[in-house]
Amino acid sequence: MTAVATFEVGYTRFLGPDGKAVAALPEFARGREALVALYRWMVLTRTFDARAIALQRTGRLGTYASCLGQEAVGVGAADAMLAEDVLLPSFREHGAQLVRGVTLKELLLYWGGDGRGSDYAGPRQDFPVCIPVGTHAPHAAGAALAFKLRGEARVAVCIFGDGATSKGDVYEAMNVAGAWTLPVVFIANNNQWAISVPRKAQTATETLAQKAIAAGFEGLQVDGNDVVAVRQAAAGALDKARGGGGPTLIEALTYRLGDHTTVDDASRYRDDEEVGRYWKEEPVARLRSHLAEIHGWGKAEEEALIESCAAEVEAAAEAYLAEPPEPPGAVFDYLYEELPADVARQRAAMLAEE
Ligand SMILES: Cc1ncc(C[n+]2csc(CCOP(=O)(O)OP(=O)(O)O)c2C)c(N)n1
Ligand SMILES: [Mg+2]
Repeated sequence: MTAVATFEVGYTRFLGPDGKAVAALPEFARGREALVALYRWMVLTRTFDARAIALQRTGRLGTYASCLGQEAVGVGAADAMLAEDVLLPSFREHGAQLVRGVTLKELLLYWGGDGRGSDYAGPRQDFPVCIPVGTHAPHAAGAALAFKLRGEARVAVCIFGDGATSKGDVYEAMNVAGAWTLPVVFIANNNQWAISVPRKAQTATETLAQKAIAAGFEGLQVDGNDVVAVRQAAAGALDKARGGGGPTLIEALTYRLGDHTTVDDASRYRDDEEVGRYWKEEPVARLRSHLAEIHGWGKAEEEALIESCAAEVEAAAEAYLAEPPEPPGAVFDYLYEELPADVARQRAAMLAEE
């Protein structure tokens, strides 16, 4: 037998779990300011996450998917994007959405079941949260095809979970993206679990990244708890896509420290010991340690940052709670330009009952 093709999947990490650099840092990560900005996004995301769970627990928010421990994936990826790029997030990418300019209040409205939460004032062309697993991957390929046909130097960034990489939608989207050299970056947020299904039971593939190779483009792994590695890999993939080099799949290795959603109890299917182990890897403490060691990040700055994130989240929660609900008829308002007759009848019946 002769080998007709050989493939390699690289892995990148710059900051180890203790925050110490394990490789020469990329240019952007040498200065204090850029790292503090990334750190603030992650802390804001985590603060939002805790507040959202508290709101759900007190009956003031719908089911919510926590991103605890995975903040570096969304923050690192979105920070590398340009404003004119387009994000297609799954339901666990609050950090990415915040960096893109979606407001805390919009996020709360969305998770509170209010359609106005998807009508972003900032990133108008970013896609809404995608709850169906992986179905936004073909949309990402479609958006990327539109950019290519129009000759626009824009990139679609699609983030999905490890479980989503087992879905036909994701394989098909990657296949067409490879075949047509589309400007799209796929990011698999590998948090090791798809609800109660562990990564190993999900797919027999050695890495998720190698799924790109079957589609004819590069797949690579990064430490998804190292925001520097995520940002660097995303920036490289974005540059490549923007320059006509086609898609990339980035597998970001992280861990879901929380329950799947607020209607899940993960202690029923996984050990505390495993979760405890991954707490030692988490991204926020990692970057904080790095900032403290290399950039003199101190207690006063830390406290001020936590306080300002808490105030921002609190103000958004108050604004969300004070927002009068949409009129019931609004549920009919945004799907059709002109309502089909049967739906128009339902609308009229509903309004008559009010
Ligand atoms: C098409 C579809 N099937 C099933 C579900 C129910 N469901 C919600 S999340 C999830 C697991 C997703 O796992 P993964 O892709 O790893 O993302 P994670 O939740 O870990 O972020 C499933 C099966 C769904 N939302 N959509
Ligand atoms: Mg998962």
